[in-house]
Amino acid sequence: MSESIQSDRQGGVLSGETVVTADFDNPTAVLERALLLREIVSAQTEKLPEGHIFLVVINIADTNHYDDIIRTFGYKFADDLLNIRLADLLFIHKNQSFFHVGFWSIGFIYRSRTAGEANSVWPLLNDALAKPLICRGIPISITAGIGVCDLMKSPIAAEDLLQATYLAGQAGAASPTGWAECNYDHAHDHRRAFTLISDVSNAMITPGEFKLAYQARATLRTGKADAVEALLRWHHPALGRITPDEFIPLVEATGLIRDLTFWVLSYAISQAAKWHADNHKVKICVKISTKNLAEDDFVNRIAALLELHKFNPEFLELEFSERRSFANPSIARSRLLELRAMGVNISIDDFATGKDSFRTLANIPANFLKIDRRIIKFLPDNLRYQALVRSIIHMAHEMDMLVVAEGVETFAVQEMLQAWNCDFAEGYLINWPMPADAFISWFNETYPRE
Ligand code: G
Ligand code: MN
Repeated sequence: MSESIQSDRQGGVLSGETVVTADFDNPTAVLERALLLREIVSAQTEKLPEGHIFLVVINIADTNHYDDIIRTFGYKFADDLLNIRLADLLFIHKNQSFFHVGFWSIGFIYRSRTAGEANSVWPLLNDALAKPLICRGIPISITAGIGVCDLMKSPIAAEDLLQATYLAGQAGAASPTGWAECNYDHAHDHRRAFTLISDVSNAMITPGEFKLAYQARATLRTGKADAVEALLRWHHPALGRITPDEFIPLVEATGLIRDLTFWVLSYAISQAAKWHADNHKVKICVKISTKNLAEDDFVNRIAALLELHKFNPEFLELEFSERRSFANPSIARSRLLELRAMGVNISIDDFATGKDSFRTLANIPANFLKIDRRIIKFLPDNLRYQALVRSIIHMAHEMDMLVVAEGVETFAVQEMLQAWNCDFAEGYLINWPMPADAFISWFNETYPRE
């Protein structure tokens, strides 16, 4: 394969410039992504009377597979493999230019002469990518995915389009046809995620954007609520209410989770300290991220906050979700032990929905266990879930942990939990999350002082 492939663009940004060539004996000659972006921009403004211009992104295999190949065979092998695949694609046009989008992700511009022509090309591309692949005598089994985007109908910026078409390629790999069209909702979701992340820092210093809602935790033995969970709420000035399920995972993927958790802790502890000064001795429960446990000064900052508000650590509970993994489990464990030694309570949240529940239970020095509402919701009529929850309660008690059932919405479920010696219940049956003032009014009404 010594033939050299030339960019054959006509009328686009590359014509008239130095001819860029891709030589398949030299894989690095696949063109740079920046050049593809320029091609996309120019194609978006082109008007063809009959045909269409498409951006095609081919994910040769998923990134895990790429890692496996590098680990086992090295880079040269991976490059050879890519070359073989690209040669299989030259039926489109013998002079087709290809561009690197990611490791094993290749983009190109495809021009169809008629609107219908493209629809017959995608299956051909898929057939080419499904051909058995033998590299240096070794059969390799990988699943490719094709993402396509009609550039003449695409209203959004080139970078967003490329990202969305790449994601379409991932969807394509999972589809029986092997290809998927670019979904503008994806592009929209990514822009939205980017906006949210960019706005978090500002929201922390703008009054009214982030707020805490408070939800009671009832002691099942006495019926009294002597703990309260602080739940973060975000009212974004342009996008409205954003749920924590949407923004927390985004923030957790960045260093901003450090500031955000601290923001929540400061507000929650300061609020609880006021309640204590008012003789409402409630315990405050705050969610933290497993990421926070990698911060060197996490324990010290909490100690400083408690000191600042003269707040008894035994009235603070830190909850983290068992669905999130620890970057370094042994460091996390030692930080949790330090917090426990200070008197702070630790609880495992979302229990029974993670992948490693038993090991978490055995290894993490927590003194509270919260059974997730996605498990509790099956209690009314599912005997296996009833047995499961009964057993979890028993198991936790064997380990000196107290058990909280989340998402308790009916008396029937509350009574079951009571009969099984579950310690606490949280959920709409007890109360809805509400702002601090409303919470304390509800509290005073529900539990009048003697
Ligand atoms: O699983 P996690 O602890 O993240 O759940 C907390 C969320 O669950 C809060 O945002 C709260 O609004 C919601 N929530 C609280 N009580 C209930 C309930 O009884 N049922 C359901 N479905 N959700 C609840
Ligand atoms: Mn939960």
